[in-house]
Amino acid sequence: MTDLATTLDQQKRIAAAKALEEVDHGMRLGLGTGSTARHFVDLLGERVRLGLKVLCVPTSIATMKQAASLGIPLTTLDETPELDLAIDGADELDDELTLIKGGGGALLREKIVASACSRFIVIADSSKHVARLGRFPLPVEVNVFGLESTRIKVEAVCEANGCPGSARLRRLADGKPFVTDGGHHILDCALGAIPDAERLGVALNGIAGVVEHGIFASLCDTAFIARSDGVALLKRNA
Ligand code: A5P
Repeated sequence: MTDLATTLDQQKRIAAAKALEEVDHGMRLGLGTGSTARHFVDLLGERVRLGLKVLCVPTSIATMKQAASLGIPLTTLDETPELDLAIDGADELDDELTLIKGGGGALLREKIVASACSRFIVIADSSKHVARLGRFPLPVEVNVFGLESTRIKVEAVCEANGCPGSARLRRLADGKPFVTDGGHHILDCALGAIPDAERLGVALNGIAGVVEHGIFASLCDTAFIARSDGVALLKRNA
């Protein structure tokens, strides 16, 4: 018999509910993207319906549409450049709360929003917590212009940083390249293990065609990781 409380989707919702406890009346929030963040937005919508006042910046068109459909008040970083708290999912996180993000292709806006917040909380199911980052292919958002030239440089930089692997253009089911909300492409870098994620991130940012990468270092301060036996709290530099 399946223990429904331990399915990964249940864990995502449990982590989202835990993060909702951190939201106070009047807060300016960043809303993440992906299946875990979707649970959070859903639960936040219920609270807004009951009278909670918040003002939110979504990190993708998908999240914007979901939040708008739930009546959650929305703003932009141009109108509200500083936020109190962002809540988002992750594809992987380690004990230092360094993250890999971008599996859903929203990494650029997610990183801009996370950087504009006083606090950044990650919510995740137990499968996302890893001893070492890199099993999940690292998403790198690149400009459409000069794609192949940039792709070769991305592979070279990964190799020079101790994690050789292929950088493959993300494609949709119909074979067309995936296009981000910002109009860019994504290279998914199959690296296996990343010895020093922060150093790799700095090196990737030095490539002209790279718009942003999915390594989030020193941005997340708290993670709620739902497991079959409860929610684990991780703090950076704890
Ligand atoms: C979106 O671009 C991503 O960064 C997501 O936050 C990440 O992929 C986690 O997604 P899930 O919650 O769907 O696993």
